Amino acid sequence: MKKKLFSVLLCATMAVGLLAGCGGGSSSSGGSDGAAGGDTSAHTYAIVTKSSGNPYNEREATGFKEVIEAAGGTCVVQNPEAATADAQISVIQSLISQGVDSIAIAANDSNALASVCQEALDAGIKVVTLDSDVNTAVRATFCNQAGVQEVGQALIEAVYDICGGEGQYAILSATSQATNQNAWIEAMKSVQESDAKYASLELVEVAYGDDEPQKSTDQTQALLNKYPNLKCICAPTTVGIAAAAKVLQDQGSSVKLTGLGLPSEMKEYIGADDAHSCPYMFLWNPIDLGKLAGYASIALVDGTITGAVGDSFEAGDMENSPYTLSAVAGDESASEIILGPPFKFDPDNIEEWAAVY
Ligand code: RAM
Repeated sequence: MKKKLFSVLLCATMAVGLLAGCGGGSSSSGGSDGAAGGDTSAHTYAIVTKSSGNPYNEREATGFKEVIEAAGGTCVVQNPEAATADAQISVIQSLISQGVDSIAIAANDSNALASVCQEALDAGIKVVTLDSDVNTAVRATFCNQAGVQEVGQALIEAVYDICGGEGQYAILSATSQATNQNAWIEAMKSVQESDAKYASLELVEVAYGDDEPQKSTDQTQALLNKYPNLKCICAPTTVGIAAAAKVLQDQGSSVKLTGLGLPSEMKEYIGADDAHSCPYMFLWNPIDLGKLAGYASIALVDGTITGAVGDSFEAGDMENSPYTLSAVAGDESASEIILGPPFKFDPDNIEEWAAVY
């Protein structure tokens, strides 16, 4: 019922958007015109990452491209200039005009992108999300890197451990609209609130570095200046954690760090001693996340799946293939595909993984 009402509102918003004329440029990095019907080689599959200049996003796109091209399809990779909904709206509108067959998007905003995603669906384009979801009514399914609750649990547990069970911590996030970071932060808070074990931990602030290295650096410094008793910063973003790691380590700060980081960017900061700013952190394989979205896009375009809970599809040599679409917690009619659990990186395994991604 909620979904129907949303669709009606969406149509109205869309009509206004169309009348206003929402054009926009995009920078294509490959691909050709889409073609209707036929096998994979006749189709064009697009991926829209959160933004350019973020190595995590580049790895996601690499995995996606590899799968599409191995299957003979045409791949279009679009990296918007900034991690904003507006930048993605322009790119998606251009992809709709090009007539691509599918769009896989790592969303910078859940609701602000709903109208343009509906426009794509209305044009017969399959829409799938990865990494960061849009409103579930306007996409077929979501390739989710790890269960939201599991990520939240892992992060708050790490904060608890690093703080020695008590004291002040801050979160350095990406953008304030990011669906994935906001979901993980909410999960952290709900785990903390639901268990008295965490009662002596105090979250002093959620700061936003917008997945920009300089802003993340500045925000880290601001947290240090503002909270002299801070014990730990948790950055659930690869851009934020890398920036914070450098600030803390360069200053020899006693404030410690954890969160979600790319091993190749965090290698020099992971360590158990005072000389390192981050004892340990978590992530998943972003190349595999892109691959999963590639296989899901192909399965949507060839009709193997529609996005319904219970649908399943083959994903080549990926670890958990075939993947089955499961229900989203709290939104049972919407589906998602979980890549796997979050993985812990510490001094024992960081070297090995830094060479992979
Ligand atoms: C950044 C992005 C991405 C997120 C990772 C953990 O690279 O915000 O969306 O999944 O961090």
